[in-house]
Amino acid sequence: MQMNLKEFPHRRYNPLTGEWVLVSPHRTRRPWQGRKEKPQLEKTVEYDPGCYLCPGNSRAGGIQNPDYSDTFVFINDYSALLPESPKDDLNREDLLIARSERGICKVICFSPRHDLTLPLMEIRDIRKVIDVWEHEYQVLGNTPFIRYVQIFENRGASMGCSNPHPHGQVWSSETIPQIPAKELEHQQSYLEAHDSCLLCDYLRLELEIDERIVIKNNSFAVLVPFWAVWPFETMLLPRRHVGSLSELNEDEKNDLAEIIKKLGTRYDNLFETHFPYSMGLHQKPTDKKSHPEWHFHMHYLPPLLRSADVKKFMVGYELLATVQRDITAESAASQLRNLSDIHFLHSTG
Ligand code: H2U
Ligand code: ZN
Repeated sequence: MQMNLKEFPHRRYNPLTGEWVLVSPHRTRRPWQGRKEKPQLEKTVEYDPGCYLCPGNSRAGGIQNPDYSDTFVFINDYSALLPESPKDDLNREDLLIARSERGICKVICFSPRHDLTLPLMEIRDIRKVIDVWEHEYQVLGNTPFIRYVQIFENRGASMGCSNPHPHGQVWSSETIPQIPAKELEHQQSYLEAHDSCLLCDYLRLELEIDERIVIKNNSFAVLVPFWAVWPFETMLLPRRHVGSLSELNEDEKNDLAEIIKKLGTRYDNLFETHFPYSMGLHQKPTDKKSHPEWHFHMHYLPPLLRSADVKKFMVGYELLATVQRDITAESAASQLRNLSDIHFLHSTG
């Protein structure tokens, strides 16, 4: 018998992390009296003399940015991890445990233009960002003590992003952090049990069912995972089994740029705003092991729930028990699928 996933509370399993999410589809019928009007978008300028990321401007400590014309990478002036931390650890009665952690953190400016965002950039310029991501993954990943490279973007003030200038970050570390470590463990055990890749099999199944797919091109697909936590969370996956950007060919890299633009455009169109999110690349660890289990993917984790100013809060039960969502992954996917690929700021309607 088919389980009724549309009406009754249930739990869904995330095979990548081994965690569960509580889904309460019946709650979407509850009355809502929140604000619904569209917030005014702030006017932005191509160059902001007060921005620490614009070309030629000064950053913390008085360092001056070059007059860059595409992308620009620099060591984070307030790096969360440092390459020179002394090796040390603490264990007091198995209760007070600490370990030193080394790493390198960088900031990546996607464009010299202060007013652009990834979805508003040209595909060929997004492609340049992908090349920088690949380069940083290679360079940091080849640093002897770096075992994992996390590339990400925080977008929007509600995600704690300090500056609208289009930029992302890379934090690379001596150990594999908790979330990729869980994904590693689950991809490894799936490969052992099934003799095939977890995400290759998952993508095949989703393409077959075709209920949670948002967009696809020759090389990639975007879907709302069955186990999504955030209302409009998506995962972007290469159709081919690759562990990192470095294994993509030219056509695939261009297809990645195209689908990043399309996904970002649909997100912005959903509530006609610069859709806030945290997104990041999950590439195979750089711990000098081969990692046949690892399937490269990107996660988009956006907080908005029903309008440009109503976001989902992770509070109460979710902080204390388990994460929960109301609108189903299927309904979020169908909303995103039905949006236009023309950005609302560019449409003439
Ligand atoms: P967000 O992506 O969260 O906005 O962070 C921007 C980063 O830029 C942040 O990590 C760094 C901060 O440490 N930064 C500099 O490296 N130099 C500066 O002059 C200001 C901010
Ligand atoms: Zn700027």
